[in-house]
Amino acid sequence: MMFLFDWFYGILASLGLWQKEAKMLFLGLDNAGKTTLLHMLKYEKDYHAKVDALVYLVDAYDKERFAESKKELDALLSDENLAAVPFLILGNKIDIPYAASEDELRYHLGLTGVTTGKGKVNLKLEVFMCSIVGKMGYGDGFKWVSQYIK
Ligand SMILES: Nc1nc2c(ncn2[C@@H]2O[C@H](COP(=O)(O)OP(=O)(O)O)[C@@H](O)[C@H]2O)c(=O)[nH]1
Ligand SMILES: [Mg+2]
Repeated sequence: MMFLFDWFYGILASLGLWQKEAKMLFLGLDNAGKTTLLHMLKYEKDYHAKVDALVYLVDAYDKERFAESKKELDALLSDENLAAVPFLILGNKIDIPYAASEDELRYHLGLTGVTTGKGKVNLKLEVFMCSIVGKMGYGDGFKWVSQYIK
């Protein structure tokens, strides 16, 4: 299955990233909500090679594609070029009834117990459930990731 992605470089004017020049890479399967999120955030485009954070979106309602999403995420997590990069995992579309819970999403992505500060792995990774169209949840995620951006 084609793995589509959107690049995002810029200055986030809100969400805990005030005055930080954050070069963030937004990834996720097609239809996960990347473009919707980019339109929601205010940004200026510029082009640098370095990525400060990776935002990986998953459609929490599309359970049939969790395995595919896990495969792509695993490839990113094993990419040496991204080893020091914080991963913000956004489980999107929780406004839809029967969207996966955080536990369910973590289970299917192989992220149960894999989180910063919980001691199991030395990884800058956290999962936040959100609804981008509902404008909720992702703000906390960006606040979390902002601690790693100078
Ligand atoms: N219900 C719901 N739909 C969403 C949400 N975020 C995005 N979508 C929809 O999901 C579809 C794919 O979004 P898009 O941003 O194009 O995904 P992309 O392929 O990752 O860029 C669009 O129809 C969006 O309106 C959300 O939080 N809730
Ligand atoms: Mg798109």
